[in-house]
Amino acid sequence: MRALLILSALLGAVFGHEDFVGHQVLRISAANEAQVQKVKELEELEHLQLDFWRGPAQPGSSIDVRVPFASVQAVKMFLETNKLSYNIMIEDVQALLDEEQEQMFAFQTRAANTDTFNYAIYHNLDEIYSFMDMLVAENPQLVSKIQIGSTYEGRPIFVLKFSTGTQGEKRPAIWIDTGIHSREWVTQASGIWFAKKIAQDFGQDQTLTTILNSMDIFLEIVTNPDGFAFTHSKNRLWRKTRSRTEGSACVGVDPNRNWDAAFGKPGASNNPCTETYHGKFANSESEVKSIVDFVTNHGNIKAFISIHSYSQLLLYPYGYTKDPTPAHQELDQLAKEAVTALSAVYGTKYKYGSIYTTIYQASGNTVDWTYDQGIKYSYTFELRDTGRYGFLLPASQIVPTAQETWAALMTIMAHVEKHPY
Ligand code: O2S
Ligand code: ZN
Repeated sequence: MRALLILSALLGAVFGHEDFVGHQVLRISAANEAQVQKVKELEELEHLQLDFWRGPAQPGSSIDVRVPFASVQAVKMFLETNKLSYNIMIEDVQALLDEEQEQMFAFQTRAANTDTFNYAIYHNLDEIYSFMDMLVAENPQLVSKIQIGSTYEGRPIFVLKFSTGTQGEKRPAIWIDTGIHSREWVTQASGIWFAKKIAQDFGQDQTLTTILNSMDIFLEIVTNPDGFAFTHSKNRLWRKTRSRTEGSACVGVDPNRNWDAAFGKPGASNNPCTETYHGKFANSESEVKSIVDFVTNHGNIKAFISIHSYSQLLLYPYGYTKDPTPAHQELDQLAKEAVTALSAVYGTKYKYGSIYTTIYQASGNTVDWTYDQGIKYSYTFELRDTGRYGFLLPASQIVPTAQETWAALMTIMAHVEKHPY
């Protein structure tokens, strides 16, 4: 183990991995609007290089922020001076990253098929793409792979199609995407598990079989391939795409602020150096435009579920306004049923509600656009955990997370199948 650690540190140094030694994740509680404003002031101080993992949001909800080693003292001083209480969620980010690397190397073997594939560890892009090919090869009658576009850096963007229909037929369909934010690793890992689960349960599980007898499922496991490759090669905590912006040294656009729904309105940033930069124009990101074109050309998508982490939430539109959608009651009731099914698996607690009222205002987000396109069952998940590990969820939680999430997804899909519109 020690030798492995030294090896990974060495490899990291050779290949120029960003290091997070001494970085801390602090949870700040802002009790009132004035305190939220203070945290927003902190956010403006660009030299501190803060990375907000969660928030700033409404008063009462907590804010998680990764603070680089060099800024830790200054930030703690700021918080104390302004009477903002905080606690340390992660003492040393690099320590968690080292553990994660160790796990990946220790258990990594190239699987020959999807039965021997290790669902309980994190995988890189090559491994996930080869997993998809194996699944298609093993289930040619059910699973196919569609390339919907290419990324900024030229990588193919793939979607798995699960269908019992005939070629060219456009059955009512359910869309699921994971990993649009590349650092949310438990989501891509869960996507892999969902893919295998669908292939395995078809013809075995009554509910899933009924769904697939009349509907198709589209699953995009790596929705931000450039970002994902970057989280493996250079910076584990990369969230955005990797596109370049003219006139800025900062890279990437937030692909969950780039959609054509209240684009550029409050709840997104026009500063390319922030994590919520909306981009130059709606659909500027090829990763977003590819889905927009696919959804538009398909024309018969009935549910659209976009999966993020972390916070344990099931959210529905809107994010750009506090106004409820016409479907509010039904979406809320179904969310309640879905989180109940989820909790029944391992007791994991979820909250649910509209994006705006539950976390924060977010304009240009995925599901606001899909909802406004007429896809009534538009949902966003935030998977485990509630912040102990945040984006660095231990691999031992991948399978349990996927299993419980699947219970919620099945609840939603079964409802969609029973309520055609
Ligand atoms: O900030 C984000 O993009 C959130 C979801 C939004 C709909 C608010 C993700 S990271 C969970
Ligand atoms: Zn996200």
